[in-house]
Amino acid sequence: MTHRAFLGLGSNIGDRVGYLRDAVVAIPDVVAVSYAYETDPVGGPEQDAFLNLVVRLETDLSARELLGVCQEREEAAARVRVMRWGPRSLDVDVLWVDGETVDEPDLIVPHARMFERAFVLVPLADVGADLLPAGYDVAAAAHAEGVRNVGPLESLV
Ligand code: X6L
Ligand code: MG
Ligand code: MG
Repeated sequence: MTHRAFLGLGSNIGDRVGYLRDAVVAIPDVVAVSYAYETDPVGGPEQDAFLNLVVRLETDLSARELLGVCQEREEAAARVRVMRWGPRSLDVDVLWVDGETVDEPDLIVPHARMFERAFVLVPLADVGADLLPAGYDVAAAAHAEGVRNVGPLESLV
């Protein structure tokens, strides 16, 4: 049997749409893609706005195997690590894997900190609303944290 998993994607350098599109088509077992959101940057240095989205998978892959998928996609986007929380061509994070928790130095699932951020939770509402914290007000959080729906990824130029 396959299980459900969610990955969060973000980009804030260069051809953001291109990096996200290339990643979404290359990630295996994707069954749903959220709208794309332009989001105010959180943490790190002053930097440009992100495009963020969340994909849902139906997969046999473990959280550890999904981390490998994330790292492959970041490498394919020629991600260069300059500074912690700095700008990046592509960031892909394992957010959640049904039935699995991991707490290791290089991989924590569920991705606890990310689950507090509107740039994750607002797109997650599109493809995995049952994972939202009880009573989470998507519209209020989007407004408060600067998360703007810019439509389906395939509609962006
Ligand atoms: C205090 C201290 C407050 C640290 C916030 C939050 C740091 C999130 C890093 C923080 C803090 C992060 C994205 C981003 C980053 C993204 C948007 C991170 C890692 N990634 N902002 N900032 N989208 N909008 O994907 O998540 S850096
Ligand atoms: Mg991230
Ligand atoms: Mg990351």
